[in-house]
Amino acid sequence: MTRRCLLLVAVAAGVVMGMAAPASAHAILTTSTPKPDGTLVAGHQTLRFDYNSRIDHRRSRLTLTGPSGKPVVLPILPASAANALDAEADLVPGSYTIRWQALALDGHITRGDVPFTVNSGSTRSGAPAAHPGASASR
Ligand SMILES: [Cu+2]
Repeated sequence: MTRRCLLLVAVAAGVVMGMAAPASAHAILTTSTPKPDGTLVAGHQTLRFDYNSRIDHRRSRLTLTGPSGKPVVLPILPASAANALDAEADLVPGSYTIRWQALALDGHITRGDVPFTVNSGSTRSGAPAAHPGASASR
């Protein structure tokens, strides 16, 4: 009887301690530029990833994989906000994925992928539209 009571106390204590852990302090991505499955215009762009908590910039990471297929680790800008990771990249048109890894102050690492597309952005300065009838006779 006594043993069973101790066991129950131990289980209850474990449950309480587990619930008391700051699970909500994990870094969760709240907004980003680009957004998941979003688009950016080609050129020099600032990428930004915002989280719900402060993160350790030095032990967090942004890895960009573009059309070449070769992953590149982007330097985190020192001016990034306490709850954000900012980086700059020169982007050419194509398909990209950013893999982010964030270390929250509770010591937990979270990760995620943000796929996005880069467009040329020069929709007006592309090939001039042919005049109707210009290639009619041949
Ligand atoms: Cu955590």
